[in-house]
Amino acid sequence: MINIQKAAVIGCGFVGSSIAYALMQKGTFSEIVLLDANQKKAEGEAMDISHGLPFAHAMDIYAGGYEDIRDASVIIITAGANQKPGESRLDLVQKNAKIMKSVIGEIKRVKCEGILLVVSNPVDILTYVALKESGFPPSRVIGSGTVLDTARLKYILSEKLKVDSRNVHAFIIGEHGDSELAAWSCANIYGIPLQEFARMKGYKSFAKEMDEIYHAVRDSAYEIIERKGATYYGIGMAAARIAESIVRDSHTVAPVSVLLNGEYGLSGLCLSIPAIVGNEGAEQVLEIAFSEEENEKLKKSAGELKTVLENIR
Ligand code: 6V0
Repeated sequence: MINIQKAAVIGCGFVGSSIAYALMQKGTFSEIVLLDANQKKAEGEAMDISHGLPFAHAMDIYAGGYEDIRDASVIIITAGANQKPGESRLDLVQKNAKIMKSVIGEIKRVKCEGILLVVSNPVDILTYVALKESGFPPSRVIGSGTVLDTARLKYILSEKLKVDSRNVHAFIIGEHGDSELAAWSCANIYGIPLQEFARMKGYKSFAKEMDEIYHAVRDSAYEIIERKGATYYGIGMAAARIAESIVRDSHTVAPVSVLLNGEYGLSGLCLSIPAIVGNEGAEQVLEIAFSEEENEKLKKSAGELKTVLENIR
């Protein structure tokens, strides 16, 4: 039996603990289990986060083992190494694929029935590994994908255009990594097409700015890692938002990493495309009429991921 009010976080390093902290503040779950290969780390994080409860919502957050996560409705996986300065996400693949396989082995052993939310990088590759290893239906295995990159895009656009980032509707698709792309053809501010809104703000053309913004989004992680060694607050909020869409069954559209099965002429891999997320997981992958150039870039991004998938040992 699934307990919809219960989440599990596997891997309690920078990212896992930030997700747990964000979830605690949101009050989305009444129980969160923290699990790490380093049990003491999980215990310490659970203690530290619990001490914020008097300022937030009553709930139970504790360190546990796989037996404790059997009934969790959402299982968030962040176990694995992170990028070091100069490393790409794809550089992490062999090491983290091995960790993912062992985590999924345990999840299967205890017969978890919840939804897997993969966050470890390279997230698209590891979502596919988790899907294949678990044998779960594709809707139940999703990656955080470009939800974080999309938040970065909204934030940077909002700064440039001096508008509330929550009024910005724009998103990043493809690989969560170097081959990702901005779906500019769909971008708008409160329903007003992006270029038109930019004109209202005094820009004659916004093309140069769009190019700069895309590069700033794509290279955000490198910039942060160079300065502070890791990124975790943004992904903490992004993953908590996805988990919230699942538990509240809110049918939220988000660019999560999902299995493609012929959509956009692609199949046999996971990458980020806006999908409807609710308590069934990724309920529907949306087929959007992107521009020809965007479709080409999406295919190229998929091609790069396929090459990596073929080389996983
Ligand atoms: P970290 O701080 O090194 O934490 C990783 C944790 O995983 C450590 O506490 C380990 O003990 C634990 N761990 C390792 N193996 C296992 C195992 N088999 N079972 C349980 N726990 C294990 O790394 P950090 O938290 O910074 O990053 C975690 C992952 O998230 C990395 O792969 C990052 O690249 C990835 N990120 C993904 C993002 C996204 O948008 N999807 C964003 C930022 C980081």
